[in-house]
Amino acid sequence: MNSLIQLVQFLYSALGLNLSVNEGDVYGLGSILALIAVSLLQLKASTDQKIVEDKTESVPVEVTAEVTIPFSERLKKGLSRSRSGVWTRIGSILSSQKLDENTLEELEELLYGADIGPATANQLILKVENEFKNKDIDEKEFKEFLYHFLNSKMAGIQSNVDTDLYQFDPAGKRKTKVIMVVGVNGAGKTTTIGKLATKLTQQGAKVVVGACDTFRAAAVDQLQVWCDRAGAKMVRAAEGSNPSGVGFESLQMAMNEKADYCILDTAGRLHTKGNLMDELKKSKNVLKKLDDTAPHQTLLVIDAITGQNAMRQAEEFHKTLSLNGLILTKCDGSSKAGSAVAIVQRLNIPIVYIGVGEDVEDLDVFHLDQYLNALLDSDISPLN
Ligand SMILES: Nc1nc2c(ncn2[C@@H]2O[C@H](COP(=O)(O)OP(=O)(O)OP(=O)(O)O)[C@@H](O)[C@H]2O)c(=O)[nH]1
Ligand SMILES: [Mg+2]
Repeated sequence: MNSLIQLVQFLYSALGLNLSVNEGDVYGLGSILALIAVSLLQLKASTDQKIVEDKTESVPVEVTAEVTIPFSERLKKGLSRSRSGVWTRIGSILSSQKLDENTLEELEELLYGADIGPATANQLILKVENEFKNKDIDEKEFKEFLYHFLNSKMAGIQSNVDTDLYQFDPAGKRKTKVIMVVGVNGAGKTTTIGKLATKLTQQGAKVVVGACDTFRAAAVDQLQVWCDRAGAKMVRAAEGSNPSGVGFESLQMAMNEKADYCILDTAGRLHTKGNLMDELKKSKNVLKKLDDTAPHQTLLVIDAITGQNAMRQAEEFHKTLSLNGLILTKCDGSSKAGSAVAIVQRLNIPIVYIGVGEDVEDLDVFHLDQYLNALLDSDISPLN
């Protein structure tokens, strides 16, 4: 305590004050000093916080430019499983050996696994046998052969695709085009319609979407999200309403509003359920009361993962509805993308769109050369 009194005395004299110091002065001065210290600490803390806040504000916002991967790349990536599972092996089957009985057998096995269908596989094997048996042929040559073979099987049919389905011409005003989308449960109908509506509105088309899947409210909500995003109008009815009625109403609204497209989403159903297939037929026919040429396109969505069963589905839907085209989805998750080749040939209807993922950009028009090159990992032109 004595030394503290001496310290205070020293401070007083430094300030020119000639005062006697007692114990109370030490406590008083101590409190004042403590108060000053606390205030200084608080001031420092608030300055530090401000610096932190200021720092946060001054961090430049990183603007990441949206990178649009070209569809050819997406397709190549999406088909990588099909490619590595089957097609690369088929392509390289001759790279190290002559085509003898054993390699032919190996090829046959791989082709059956690729789901191109037994008829096409047999034709291909016969052709390979005739042209290449016991000959030297390199991988590049063999891929070219495969490309041209598959191309010849599909190109004629693919040329029948109605280009109005994906190219909207604002100058060429015409009546509402009706697209009805059907398929088994979970094939990708609603998602594809969402993507398609987006693509069409982006081109300036007016689109009305009919939510004819009245079985599940969630399905309608899912479609609503897509339509809101796409800027398309959606017609919805109470859960459990008659799907044909919703289709009719949707077309009526589309016609009243002079919409360019009316796309109808339908509930998924098994191709083996006769009553549900009949209901689809009814939904299709009822549209003719408004436009006897509607629907202009009835498209079947096929999940590429389905493999051989896809053929059965396609046959049944075609029998009931006279399909105009196919949409092949989920090619990103499948090693069975070859089934497309078989279905196109058997039913004589083209693939219109192909999907390789869940983004809007993952759906595009089906181009045969792009598909075959992605499948074979080649860069072959149909003309050479
Ligand atoms: N990976 C992948 N997933 C897809 C693709 N297309 C659709 N899907 C997904 O498949 C699932 C089913 O898609 P939906 O569009 O609901 O199928 P749906 O045919 O309308 O189904 P239902 O109405 O129940 O018959 C969803 O999770 C989609 O995101 C695709 O090309 N690739
Ligand atoms: Mg759906």
